[in-house]
Amino acid sequence: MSAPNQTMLSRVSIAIAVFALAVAALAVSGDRGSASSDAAGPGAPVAVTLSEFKISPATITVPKGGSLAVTNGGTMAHNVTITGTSVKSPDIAPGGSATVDLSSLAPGTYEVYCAVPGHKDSGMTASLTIGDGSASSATTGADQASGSQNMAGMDMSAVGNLSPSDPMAKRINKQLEDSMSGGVKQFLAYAKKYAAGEIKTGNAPLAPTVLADGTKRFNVTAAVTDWEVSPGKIVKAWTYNGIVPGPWIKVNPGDKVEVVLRNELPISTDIHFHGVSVPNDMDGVAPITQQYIEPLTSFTYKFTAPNHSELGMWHAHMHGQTAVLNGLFAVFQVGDVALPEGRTFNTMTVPNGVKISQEIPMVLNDAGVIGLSLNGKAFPETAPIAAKKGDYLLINFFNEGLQGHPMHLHRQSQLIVAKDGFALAEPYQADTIWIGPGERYSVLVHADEVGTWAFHCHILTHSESDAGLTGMVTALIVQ
Ligand SMILES: [Cu+2]
Repeated sequence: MSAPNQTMLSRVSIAIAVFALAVAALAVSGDRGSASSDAAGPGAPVAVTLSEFKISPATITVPKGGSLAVTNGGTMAHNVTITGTSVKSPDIAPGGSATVDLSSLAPGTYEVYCAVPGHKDSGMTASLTIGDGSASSATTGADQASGSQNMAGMDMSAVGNLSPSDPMAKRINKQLEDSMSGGVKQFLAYAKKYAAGEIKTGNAPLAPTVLADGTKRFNVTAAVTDWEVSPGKIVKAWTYNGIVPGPWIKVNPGDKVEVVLRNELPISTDIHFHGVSVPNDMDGVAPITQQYIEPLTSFTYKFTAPNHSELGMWHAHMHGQTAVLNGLFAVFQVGDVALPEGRTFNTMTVPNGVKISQEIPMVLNDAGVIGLSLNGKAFPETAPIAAKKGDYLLINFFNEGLQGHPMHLHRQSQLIVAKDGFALAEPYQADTIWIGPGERYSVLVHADEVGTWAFHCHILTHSESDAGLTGMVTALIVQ
């Protein structure tokens, strides 16, 4: 099996190759979304552009029953909110757009602002005047007759009460389509950035310093660091070496290991090596097995790796309910997961000497400042998995969150080869795998179907929202 650093490189080079394919696929849905927009609504929506930190134009005039076509031309998420009403847009990601229905507003003048904390004070305000709008009164009347005047903004919850021909339904549908399309466009734009190495990612393989006696020493600093979870959402993450998940430590069975932890957090910490066979005094549960590692001090964990393969995690145990969820988690691996070579399982055959093109950690989280995420990133900033047709991928799931997550891969099955790093005597195929907190599953995927395949948590509120795809979603792109 290839070493982590080689797999990362191949992932990047393949991502470049498949990017064009994915963009071509998206263009179809994007065009369809724009075409339908012109057919719905009373009069053309009035264009409004958001940026850092202003709303243009500063004076907006809309006929009664009209709407705003809001585009975010900035580099962070913004919204439009209308003072004294329930009318507001969702948070719109950079490059995204949304239509804001104003048909619930009586003629008059209103204040418009961005409700993202701090943005109003930075200048994101404008004035909105609703005219008496005789030109569009017929359509507005129809909206009110159907009871949809309460559907202003992004209240999607009652759309099921509307007829498919209701203009309000069409406007809401347009918003829903736009939110899905906008997110997917961003995801593909980020795929390009990943391929170009422009995104700071977690799970970076950590190279040890090798001491004279062969000991592999890994230097780690825990600190609170700015971390971009999704476009424009920068949080104060708790990190090892500045990344979420922290560095991927991989050693060989029998290696002498040192992990030197420098604590620059505001609270004490420790490292628990979860699922790794270490002596009791290296188990990292302060104050039971060691003293607290106080802020601005260091501690060195020393142990000999077991003589067999293990697939574990390393994370804080001291107030893990805050520290881990905020980002103090990473992968610790001893050797390689054993594969069931030369066997056939239902629809998948694992050849003798199977070559794994990529070994991919997939670390799940759902709380703290990181929130619903895959490898410390939320859709649309999740990294896609790019493969060539015929590749065998080894995906290791790690759940560092508070809830179980049923991870579902479209079309290609997952052959579960190990649970918590222990090779299964009888591997089995599944398309959806429930991964509970603390659990690890290793799955072999034979990427044999060309296309862009969704790969997501199937608790649907972990992967979709009124704002489109969200959180625990990525894609397997097979070329
Ligand atoms: Cu989930």
